[in-house]
Amino acid sequence: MNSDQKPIENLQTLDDLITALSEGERTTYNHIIHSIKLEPNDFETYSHWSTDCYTRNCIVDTEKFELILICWCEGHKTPIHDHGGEECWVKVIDGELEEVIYKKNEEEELLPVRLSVSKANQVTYMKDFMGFHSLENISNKKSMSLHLYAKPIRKCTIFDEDSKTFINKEMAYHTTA
Ligand code: CSS
Ligand code: FE2
Repeated sequence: MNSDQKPIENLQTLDDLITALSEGERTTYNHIIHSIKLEPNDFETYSHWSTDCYTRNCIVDTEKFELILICWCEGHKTPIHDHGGEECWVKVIDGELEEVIYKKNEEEELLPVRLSVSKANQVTYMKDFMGFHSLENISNKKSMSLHLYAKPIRKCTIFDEDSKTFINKEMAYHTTA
C-alpha cells in the first residue's frame, strides 16, 4: 500500500474509487464498492440518456477492471444475460432497479429463481455460477447504476426470450470518457 493511499472507509469521490480499484486487488473490490457512498452529482460528466435503450457509459477501462455508468429511462430493461465469466457488482446511484436471477434446469431452460429490488447505494453481485440475470428500471424516473466488472466484460451470452435461444453478444459503449 502506498503511504498516501486512503483507507477504504475514507473513500469519498469517484476519483478515490478509481484510485482504490487501480491500486487494489480483485479480492478487495467487494469491500471498496460497498464502502463508498456516491451521489448522482458525482456522475454529471458521464450521464447520457437515450429514450431508445439504456446507455453504457465508460468511466474507466483497464486490464484489471471496467467501471461503467448505466443510464436508464423509465421501463428500460436488459436482456437476460451472463457476465462472460467475470465478476459483476452493480451499485445503484439513483432510482430503483429490479433484478431477476435465472438458473438453467436439466432441459437447459432458464427459470426465474429470485427477484430483488435495489435502491440508491445498495450493491448486488453476480458471477456466472449464480446464473443469468436481467435488470430493469422500475422507478418512475430516470435511474443510474454504477457497474464494476473484473476483469472487463467484452462478450457475454444473452438469452433471447422470443426465439428461446442463447446468443453471443459483443459489448459496446455508448460513450467513453
Ligand atoms: N451486464 C449489463 C448490465 S446488467 S449487470 C451490461 O453491462 O450491459
Ligand atoms: Fe448484468
